[in-house]
Amino acid sequence: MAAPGENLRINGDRLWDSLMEMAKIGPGIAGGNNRQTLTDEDAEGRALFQKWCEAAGMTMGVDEMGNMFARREGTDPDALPVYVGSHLDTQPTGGKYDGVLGVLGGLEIIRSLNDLDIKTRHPIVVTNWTNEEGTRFAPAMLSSGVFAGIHERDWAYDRVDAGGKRFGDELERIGWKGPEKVGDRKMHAFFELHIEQGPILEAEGCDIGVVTHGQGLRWIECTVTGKESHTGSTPMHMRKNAGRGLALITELVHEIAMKNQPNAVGAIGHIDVYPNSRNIIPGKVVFTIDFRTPNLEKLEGMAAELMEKAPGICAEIGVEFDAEIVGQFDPPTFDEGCVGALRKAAERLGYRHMDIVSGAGHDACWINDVAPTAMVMCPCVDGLSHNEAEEISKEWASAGADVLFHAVVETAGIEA
Ligand code: HGY
Ligand code: MN
Ligand code: MN
Repeated sequence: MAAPGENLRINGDRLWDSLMEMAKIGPGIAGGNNRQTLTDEDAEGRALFQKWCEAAGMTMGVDEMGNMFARREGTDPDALPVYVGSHLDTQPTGGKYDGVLGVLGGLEIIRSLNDLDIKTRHPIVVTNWTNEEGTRFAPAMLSSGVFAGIHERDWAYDRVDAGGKRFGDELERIGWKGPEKVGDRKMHAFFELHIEQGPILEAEGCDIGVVTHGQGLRWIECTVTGKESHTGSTPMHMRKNAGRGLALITELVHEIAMKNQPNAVGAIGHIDVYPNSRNIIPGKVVFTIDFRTPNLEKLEGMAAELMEKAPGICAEIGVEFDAEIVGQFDPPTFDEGCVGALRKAAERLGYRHMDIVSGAGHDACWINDVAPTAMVMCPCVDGLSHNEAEEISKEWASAGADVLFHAVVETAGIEA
């Protein structure tokens, strides 16, 4: 008999149709999605996912962080389940595939197992992690972080969005605060399919990225305080311009990242200027620095250099600098056994593949702390993501889901 499930393939058309169906919920203004976590759109997407899972014969569990767990029984009910999934929440100007491909790719595995009437020994659980993006409520991967014991549940509940709304209140409001204690579930393994969100796979002509490691991340929220005053009548030498502090630190961030090449990045994506009036010198600017690199020593050095230099730069122009870490994780190394299952699957299926380090953060980075974990990636057009123009091909989606299918089923054990 050929290797377990040698010829297993998912139904690429059905996967693609589901992606397009989900993309109709929380549409963006330029063809992508704005389905931010704990919004009504998120609730609508969750309901559609639950409907599909139940139609596929699965039972849904939900924990206190709104993490969704759709379970397909195995022949051995005592065997720890193999988990597979990602996130349905999007950036405000997000694409249709970031996160969603991993959740619906997991659902497609179940649909295909049902079609083929294949039983597995271990149960399989398809997962939607709440608030992976961290854009409305920092930090990113918040709920997989609570699940992995990185964050306390009540600390997560107290996170607030730009409008002052609490995570815990919004989770209740949309009706997705579940009864299960977060983190109680034990996993045999966890697999995540995700688009690369970078240009490497496409440039190398590969369909599959086997993710061996990830970058570590430091999100440093900075507050520069100056003095609001009239942009017309305040002499230049008397100004305390918080906006200049932002400009100088933006340059410092870039300098530090460039000094740490190769494989280091830095930028400022979130900026709030107060009072943000055309004819008032900014009295305060709040912004978040995003530093990343696969090298922990470099990462710690980059953050330390920023914290050492920024106060002096600000003092020189008469403004104050304050900062706090609002998100962090160290560079993850994924489980060799799970990585091997993905690599073997890509080989067996004849897909061009390469090992790759994940540039973006993912729920797998935290779940890797509590269960054997690995990720498989497919390319995205021009490496573009966190942009409504994010695009992949149906073939890439199918290739990624096929590899995921083989690795998950092999790990769950096919029952003849
Ligand atoms: O920030 C990240 O890397 C992820 O997209 N949330
Ligand atoms: Mn993602
Ligand atoms: Mn993302």
